[in-house]
Amino acid sequence: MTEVSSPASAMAEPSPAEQIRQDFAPPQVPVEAAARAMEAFARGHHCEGRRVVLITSGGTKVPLESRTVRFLDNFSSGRRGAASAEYFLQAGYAVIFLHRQRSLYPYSRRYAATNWLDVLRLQPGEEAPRVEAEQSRLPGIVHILQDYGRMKEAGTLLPIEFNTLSDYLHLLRAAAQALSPLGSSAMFYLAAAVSDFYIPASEIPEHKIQSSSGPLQITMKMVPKMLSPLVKDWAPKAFVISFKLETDTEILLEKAQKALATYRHHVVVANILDTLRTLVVIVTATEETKLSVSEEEERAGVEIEEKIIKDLTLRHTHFMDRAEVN
Ligand code: 9Z3
Repeated sequence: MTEVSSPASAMAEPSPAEQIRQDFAPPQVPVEAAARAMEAFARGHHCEGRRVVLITSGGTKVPLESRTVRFLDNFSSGRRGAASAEYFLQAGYAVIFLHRQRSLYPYSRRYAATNWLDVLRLQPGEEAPRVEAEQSRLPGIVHILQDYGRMKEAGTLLPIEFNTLSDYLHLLRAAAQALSPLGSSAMFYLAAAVSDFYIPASEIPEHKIQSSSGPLQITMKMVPKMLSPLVKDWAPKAFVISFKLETDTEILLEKAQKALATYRHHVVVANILDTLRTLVVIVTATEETKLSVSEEEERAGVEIEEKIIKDLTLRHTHFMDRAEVN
């Protein structure tokens, strides 16, 4: 029997880039300007012999109405990305920090819960009162200011902000294109918790959803997996690391391996929600390496990101060496 395919099934699936163009509201951030800044930053640091890493960090906001009152969000604070940025900078990388607006930021992250009005004091001055900080309320501030000052002087951190899922998808593509010319010396460290679901622009209600209409039922589409075009088309020579978060330990490593097999990138950093600050598994196609922070290390201020970045920068070196030989 001959199968006759319907016009719908005969239609080719849109590419992720096409799907973003068709289905998402335009980004609310200046993508063109960010693309130019990322290109110049990547080119400049590459010329100076630095490796460049793109870190994505924080959650995404998915609007439920186009004049948005409500949205879908997730728990990500951006701590992983912000802490990782500091350790990459320490390791000599130039960092593009693609992060959610108002999520944690390198260096200042340590004081995010600080009420500055309790830290700053007015002191009598000759003409007008002066502002002084109570240093004991800012643990580690001297080192942090020194590191921050060195980074500012070297110009090694480029912060780029996103808010909505649409912003993130457009900026990730622009970042991939900016880093592509760097070949194997570019790294992607995709730690952002990106929504898997969205409402297409053609189906999203314009106005605030009315509670008088009764219980809310929404159907959301799957967000296109950007890893696929990133690895295949946008930056095919770069070293690519994704993150996998689960709440069920049983399925974590299997899902990490599945992601590697599907997208053919290089590393998955696997973590479980309950232990994400103290335990991760670095998963590659051939090995699984556990990295952990003991209670004692935790008390001494050791962060798991320091170990993750030490491990990954070494893998990146091997990756670049192999790329050179091939
Ligand atoms: C992560 O797994 C990150 O480690 C966290 C960090 C988001 C858990 P925080 O920002 O948390 O420090 O509060 N990121 C990726 C999570 C994710 O959604 N991954 C997708 C998946 O698991 C694949 S890209 O399916």
